[in-house]
Formats: sequence, C-alpha cells, structure tokens
Amino acid sequence: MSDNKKKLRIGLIGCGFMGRTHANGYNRVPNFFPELQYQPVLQAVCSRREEKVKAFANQWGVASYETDWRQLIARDDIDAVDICTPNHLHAEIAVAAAEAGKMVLTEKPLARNLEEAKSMVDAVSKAGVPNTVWYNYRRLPAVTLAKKIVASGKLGKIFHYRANFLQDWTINADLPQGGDAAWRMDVDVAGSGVTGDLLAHCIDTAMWLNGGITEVSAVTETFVKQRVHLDTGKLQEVGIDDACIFHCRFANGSLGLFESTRYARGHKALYTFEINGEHASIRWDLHDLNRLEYFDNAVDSDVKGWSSIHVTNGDHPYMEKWWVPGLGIGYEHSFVHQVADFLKSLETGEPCQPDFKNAYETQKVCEAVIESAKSRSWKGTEVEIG
Ligand code: SOE
Repeated sequence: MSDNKKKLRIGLIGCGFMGRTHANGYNRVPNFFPELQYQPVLQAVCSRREEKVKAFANQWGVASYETDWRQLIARDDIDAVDICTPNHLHAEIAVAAAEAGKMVLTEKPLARNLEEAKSMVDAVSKAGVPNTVWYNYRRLPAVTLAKKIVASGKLGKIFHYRANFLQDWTINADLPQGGDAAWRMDVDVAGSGVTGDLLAHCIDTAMWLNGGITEVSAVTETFVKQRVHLDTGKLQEVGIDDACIFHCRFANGSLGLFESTRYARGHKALYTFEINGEHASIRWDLHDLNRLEYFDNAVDSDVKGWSSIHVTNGDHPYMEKWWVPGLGIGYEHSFVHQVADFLKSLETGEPCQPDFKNAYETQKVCEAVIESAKSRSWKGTEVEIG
C-alpha cells in the first residue's frame, strides 16, 4: 500500500457480528477504492473478554487490543473510534471519544433514547469531530439508485411509502434475554425491540428517500411477556417490543406504512420498501438486493409492467468499483461503501451521512413510535427534515 496515503487509525470497540462487518469494510476499502487519500488502519480492537478480543485481532489483522474501552480512547495512536457495542454503551463511549478529540462512528441506532442521542449530537458538534452512523442499507447500489430515481422526479408526486423488516428468530419462548448473546431482547441494554433495531433502518431509508416523517400512530406487542435473564438466571419481564406496526404522514403529503416483527415465521431478514408516485413506482427487497423493480406508467401499454433492474452496470452507484456488469455484490459491501464514503468525507469536509445530527431525526421518529403505542394516540415527531 502506498506510503503517501494518510493513515486513519481506527479503534474498534466491540467484536461481535457488527465488529466483523466493520473490520471487513476497513480491510477491503484500500483494494477497491485505491483513489482515496486516506487509508484505514485497524490499530486496536476492544472487548472485555481477552480471549475473544485477541482472537478477533488475529483473525482480522488488528495491530493491538484492549479490554477497557477507556484505555483505547486514551491512546494517542487512535484517530477514530468505531462503536460496535450493544446500544447502552453508545452514548457514554461516543461522548468520551468526542471529548478526547477522536472522530466517532457508531452502529445504529444512534442510542437507546432521545436524551442519550442528544448528548452524542452535542458532544460531536462541540468537539467538531467527523462522525457517522452505520445505517448501512443506504449504501447498497439498488437503494442508492432508488435515491437517484426519486431525486430525479421520475416518480412525480409521491403518494405512498411502505416498508417491512421481518424476522422470526425470537418465536421460541425459551430464548433468554440479556447477556452477550441476547442483549437485543433486554430493554435496559437495547432501549427498544424491533423499533430501534429494525424499524430504525426503515425510517432512516424512508426519510432519506422521501423526506421527513411528521406524525405517527403505532401499535406494538410483546408476545412473550417473560424470559429468563442471562445475567440473573431469573424469569423477568420482557420490556422490548417484539413487533411494531405504524402508519404516518410525511412532510411531502405522502402516507407511510411500516411493519416490523421478529415473529414472522419463515422470514429471516426481509427488509422491503415500495414507493408509489404519480408517474412511477419502485420497490426493493433485501433478499434480492442487487435488483430494483420499477414501474413506469409512461411505457406503451402493450409492454408496460414492472421491470426488474439488475443494478450491476458500471454506471450504477458504486458498481464501477466491483466486477463486471451482471455480477452481483452482497450485504457486506454496504459496509465497505460506508467506510469509503467516510474516508471521502474527510477529503471533502462534507459530513458523511447519516451523521449524528441526521440519525437524531430517525431517533425522534423511533421515540414518537414508542410513545404513540404506549399512549394509543397520534404523536408529532418534530423531525427537522423537509
Ligand atoms: C438483528 O437481527 C439485526 O442484526 C440488526 O441488528 C441489524 O441492524 C440488521 O441489519 C439485521 O438484523
């Protein structure tokens, strides 16, 4: 690797599933985005369990490891702190990292709640450090193409936005909550259930494509009311939402319908969205992520119908970086693209979206959704996106 590149020394905190997706992103970028001025260097990784973090460092080529995140932040040889921990640590780590003058990247959702999220936005803006949140699905070529199509006006006036994120991994009532394995089931750690974990993705994409959500009306359900907690060994109340359905209004006058659950038997990670406009519609499905479906009402009626665009041409978003037309890419590439876009943002000085400020708007919608379900009433979001 060329020596005249500026090194961006990354300190990765957390080495679970998300730690792996990010580490892979950092490792792949220099090969596929050689024009970037910055080169990420996996300088340190941190996790409480030494065995685990040592093995991770070995496997992913990380130069060193720590078992206390405060030690990692205190190091002079770290430029950017990347938070891949469970949600309850995002705010504390991000604020400390920003105060130490580090750039901060964090996994989604930004935080457990609005208050924590606000402290993070304030900390990075006070410190003036670059920041971003890994809402990775924006960076799949077909989703980025959807953004281009909507922005071009081809759809005309938008009437409907519809999204689902369906899974089925928590149906078993014997599944515990808490601990390293099941922290997503523990409300104290996760903040919420499917709303923060899955709908946050849908809301981020929706507001990116279709503008701000102004008010919501939601219903949530917790199908299994008590689960054994791995920390205490006791049967405890489950505080997360297992399923959430909400409808909403967007600032542009369109209506939205969102559903997420971990109880949709047969679905593992079915993230789909559809947008219906006056002239055209588009729809996308994570299980067929290289395709974007497009219906253009202006096409002659004898050949009119849904067309399926295989988003793998050299002139499709990000695709000139990969193989040749017709050859698809996968989930992991969205993280490679996010690293590349973050590095590019350091060159241009333009924030890498979604930055903390933008992800705070998504957090507002998540909070309004939970509030609306609790109070069984419509809630305004106060989102500041047009
Ligand atoms: C949950 O199962 C999960 O891993 C989320 O936490 C991710 O954000 C989502 O992309 C896939 O599903």
